[in-house]
Amino acid sequence: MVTTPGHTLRAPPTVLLTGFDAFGTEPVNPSGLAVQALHGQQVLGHKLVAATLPTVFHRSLDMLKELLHTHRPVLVVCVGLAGGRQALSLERVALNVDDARIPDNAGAQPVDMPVVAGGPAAYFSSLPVKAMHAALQQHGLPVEVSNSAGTFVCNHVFYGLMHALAGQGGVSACRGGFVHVPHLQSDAHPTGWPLAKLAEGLRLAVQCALTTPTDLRLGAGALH
Ligand code: PCA
Repeated sequence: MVTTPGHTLRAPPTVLLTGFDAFGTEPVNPSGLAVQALHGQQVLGHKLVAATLPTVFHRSLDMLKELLHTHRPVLVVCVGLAGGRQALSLERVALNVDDARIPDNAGAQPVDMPVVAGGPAAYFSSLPVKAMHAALQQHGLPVEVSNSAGTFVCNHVFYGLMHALAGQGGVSACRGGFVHVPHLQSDAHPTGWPLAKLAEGLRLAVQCALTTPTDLRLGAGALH
């Protein structure tokens, strides 16, 4: 908050966007690059704050929780790379399981471990995934609603985010969820997306979430 004599100017509400650093055999991670491209921009009077999380179980979530406490966002969209996918994937559900096919960036490879011991089996995203799907389609961007964010660090962060937002982590309630993005376009990935297209897709997704109060018939919350 900025204070001048006689006036109190409120800082704009914040939207937190996170991406990841490079992992496995990937030389770059488009999720980190795309959110950084949006850092500092405004959407409908909201300030976008971007951060890059390490692709490391638990450390990523610790950093995300710090960011939630620091920025007190009204909306959180975590973003990661899903190499095999050609569309923006709006993730509907986070599972309480870590089951890594490859080691994370710190060498850990948990198998059949809970993200949060004793936590609910799953959480729904509290983003309006159907409205976001329609909005992105209207702009001609390939998009899908996905029912699995996998069982690696992306699902781990998604589950930990929803658990924190459900009130278990001492963070005041706000909306949040996860979006997987395709590869960046390159010689190795000719069908990948240019960075500007990824950033535009995420910006439209944020805009839609800010203007759509609810759209999930099931509603957000824990799945027991
Ligand atoms: N994608 C991985 C982890 C980091 C990332 O960008 C995943 O889908 O779990």
